[in-house]
Amino acid sequence: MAAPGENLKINGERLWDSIMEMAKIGPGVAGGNNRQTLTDADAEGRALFRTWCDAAGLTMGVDRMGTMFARREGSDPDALPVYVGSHLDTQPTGGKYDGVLGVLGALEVVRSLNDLGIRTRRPIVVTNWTNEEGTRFAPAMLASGVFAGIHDLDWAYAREDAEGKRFGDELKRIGWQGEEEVGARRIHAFFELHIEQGPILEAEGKEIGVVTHGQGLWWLEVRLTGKEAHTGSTPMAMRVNAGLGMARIIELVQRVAMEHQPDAVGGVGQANVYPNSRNVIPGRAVFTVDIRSPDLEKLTSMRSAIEADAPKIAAELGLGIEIEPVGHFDPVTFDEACVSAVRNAAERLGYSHRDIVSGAGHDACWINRVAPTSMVMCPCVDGLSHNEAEEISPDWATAGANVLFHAVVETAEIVE
Ligand code: HGY
Ligand code: MN
Ligand code: MN
Repeated sequence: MAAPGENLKINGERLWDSIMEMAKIGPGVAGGNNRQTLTDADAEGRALFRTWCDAAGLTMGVDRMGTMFARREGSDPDALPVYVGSHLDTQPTGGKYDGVLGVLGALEVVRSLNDLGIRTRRPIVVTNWTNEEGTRFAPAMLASGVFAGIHDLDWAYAREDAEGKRFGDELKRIGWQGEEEVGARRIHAFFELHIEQGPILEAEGKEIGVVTHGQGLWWLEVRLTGKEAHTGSTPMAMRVNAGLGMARIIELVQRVAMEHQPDAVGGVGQANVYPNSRNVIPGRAVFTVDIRSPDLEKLTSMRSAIEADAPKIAAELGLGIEIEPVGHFDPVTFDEACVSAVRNAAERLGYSHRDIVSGAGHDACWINRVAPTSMVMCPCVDGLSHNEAEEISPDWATAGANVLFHAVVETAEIVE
């Protein structure tokens, strides 16, 4: 397939302006974003994205998980399209670029094709996947997971947030429940541009990450049951302390992750104790263990170690324990041809680059199950993400979007 000339570039300024415009919606408290999935802020961000897609002459489709598909026609309407996108939902203390760079970078590919008057044989579909983060409704990558046939629609609709609100009800409430059957669309190839969310590219002075693999993940929800009692008058020997059990299991997760080095991580980011009163010993503790590794054996071994030892900790403290997997995907190997399209684009454009394994999960990890997929990464400052201080440079954004542009256009085949 004819590759686009190295002089073909996106409009980096327009991309940056769009990212800053989107960042005004669902602002955080420290310069980042809190635009959690299916909130009013998410609805506002979707509306802005739709306005931009309309202006770029794209035809919008929405499926029953609310995922947005904005299509640019190709010369061959029957050719399977090239899909390109990411997610607009953010963490509660999220950055301005996680997901957003990938959706707006994809839109910039189309805007640049329009400016340059380039037609491709294959249609191109810019995509915003619903609920990539999984922070309000677990698991992460929920809509792309339904699309790939991992989860079924009813199960996804029944997922509840901390206030007991159902995913399906909230999707309807914000007016983004589409008609399209989820997963009915056939994809020729999918590309996702994303910030690295780790320190490697910046530390090595590389502009582009050519993502060859993705880490596997387990999310295990642990529910401990003890006995509420007075923190002052209850002797230590009489306590059935769910908070203490949680602390010891968090230590266990840390130890297990360290025993599986290199290339394994483990921690607990979400934790609740009940009744969460200063002078009541917690009768209940509910928290999510997040363990990951690019090595399937290590991932499995970490899960077994935690599921074997956490109940022992609970028994020592007289606690009841339930452990429920609430999120999982095996390590991912991306498609060779798509990875080469990304690597060749970085070469052609003269960007420094290196192969990299994605530490974070992405919609691409699920779409890789149903279509040839790969990712482009750009560095982020200090490798920081899932933090309002997340930062990238306009040059990094432009380089990533240029590589995305070339990989997508080459795969979609220029016709004129
Ligand atoms: O959890 C993840 O890796 C992604 O950011 N949702
Ligand atoms: Mn993301
Ligand atoms: Mn994220």
